[in-house]
Amino acid sequence: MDKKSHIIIVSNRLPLILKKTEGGKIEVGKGAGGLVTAMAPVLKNRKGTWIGWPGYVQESDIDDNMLPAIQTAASGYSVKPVMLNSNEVKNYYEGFSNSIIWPLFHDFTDKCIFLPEYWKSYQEVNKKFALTIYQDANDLDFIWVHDYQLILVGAQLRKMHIRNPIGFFLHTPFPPFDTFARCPWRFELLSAMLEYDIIGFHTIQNKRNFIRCVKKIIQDVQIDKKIKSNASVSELRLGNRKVRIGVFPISIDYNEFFLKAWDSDVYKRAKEMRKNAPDMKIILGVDRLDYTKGIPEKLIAFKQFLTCFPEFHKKSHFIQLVIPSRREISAYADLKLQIEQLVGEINGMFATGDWLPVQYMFRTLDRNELISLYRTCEIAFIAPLKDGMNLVAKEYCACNIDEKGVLILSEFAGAAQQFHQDAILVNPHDIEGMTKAIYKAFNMPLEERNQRMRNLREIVKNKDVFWWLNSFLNAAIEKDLSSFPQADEYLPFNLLK
Ligand code: ADQ
Repeated sequence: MDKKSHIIIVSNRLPLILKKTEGGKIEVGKGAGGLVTAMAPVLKNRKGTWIGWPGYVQESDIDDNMLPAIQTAASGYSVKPVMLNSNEVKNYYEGFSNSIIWPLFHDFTDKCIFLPEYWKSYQEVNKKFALTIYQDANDLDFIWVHDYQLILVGAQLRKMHIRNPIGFFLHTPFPPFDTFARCPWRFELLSAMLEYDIIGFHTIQNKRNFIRCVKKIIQDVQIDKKIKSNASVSELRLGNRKVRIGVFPISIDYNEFFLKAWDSDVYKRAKEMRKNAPDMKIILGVDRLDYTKGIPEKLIAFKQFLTCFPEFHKKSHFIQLVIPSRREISAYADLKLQIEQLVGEINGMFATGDWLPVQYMFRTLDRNELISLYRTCEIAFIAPLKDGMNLVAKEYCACNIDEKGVLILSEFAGAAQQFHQDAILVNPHDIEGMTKAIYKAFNMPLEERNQRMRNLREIVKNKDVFWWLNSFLNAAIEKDLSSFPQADEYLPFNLLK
């Protein structure tokens, strides 16, 4: 056995995309996204493992011949798939995860379907993940569990007498007590969270909500003062156990986006997009299909903007990009219809032979296409009703290399905590306020745009995804994990700041 400790990342989805072709063959592709980019070098460095569900494929579809392809896609670290059957997908994933916790944690309690069979399946699948970890983990490994689908994994591991340090990061918001208290399994969920050694949230508000819920629901807990060496981390004491609770705002690989924005291919595409509309101001929205993202509210605000300010007809264009997501859940299918109706209505009302007010795309774009859009558009319009962080806001700033863009951002996105001074903050429920924000963005003097964008870019540059990773691991390791390697041993590119 390797004496060194390894890192085990556990998330609902593996950082791979498995797709079944029409001929029935399974193809393996690399996954994308901030978490994969940040974790891959660390996993390679420490010969780590990523454990997760490979997506909508059957266990029988994965044969031994595919394992090398899966390993190649992961390149440098090992991957352990956890297979889910169709009942588990329905009850654990679409059910408890996405029809209970996701809406509950985003304050959409009217969308919660509190079915006991969902809870049963959630417990079983979390145990299944824990068993896979149990089979893989050595004594010194650090186990890092991600997100709302796997809250119970730490507690399940403790039941299996796993004594390793275990961390948890919540990528969604954590709701206020009045919201969380509605969950029939509130005690079980909170108690399970307290089995982790360290819990990370995006914002101070999430951390406060969590601590308030613990005080009200668990009660027998002592909140220690903040840890001296790290102002954003507090310690909870339950009998002999201590749990660290910290704020670690996730981010992106700034350098990757920044460098790609300079790429000649990206430049050519950006120029091409501008060819037919040199004087048009383009507003960009990029969101996963989700009712939390406030897509209809943005479209309604744009419609109001065109109604109130006819001088911007033929001078403004709204590109709304939507990445397909969770369409098997009815709330998502309904949302798609609502968006399509609104786009049709706005274009029907205002379009002319040579001007289309809204361009709507419902697909995943490749990285270069997305970055070209970030580079081209004068305004990014990001208005979630609630969002853990929102990486699109950070990606837009990183790619805005001429520093002329304006960011309109919802005050309910976690990113607003970092960007409140230089973005135009909006309340997505206030359509009139959002209309005014679009007007303000259109009329903002160049000097002010430059200054604000420069400040925003500084924040993303200084607190990138590697900073996030190091902050979390440092806070975990400070906790007397004497056998555990120091944080800088994880550093992929010596980026500890
Ligand atoms: P998401 O809800 O998925 O993440 P977000 O943080 O905005 O939200 O990330 C979306 C990602 O998808 C971005 O990297 C973006 O580039 C990409 N994307 C969106 N539309 C796309 C398209 N059409 N084509 C290609 N790529 C597209 C969850 C939480 C967030 C939290 C993150 C990370 O809901 O609040 O910021 O996890 O913790």
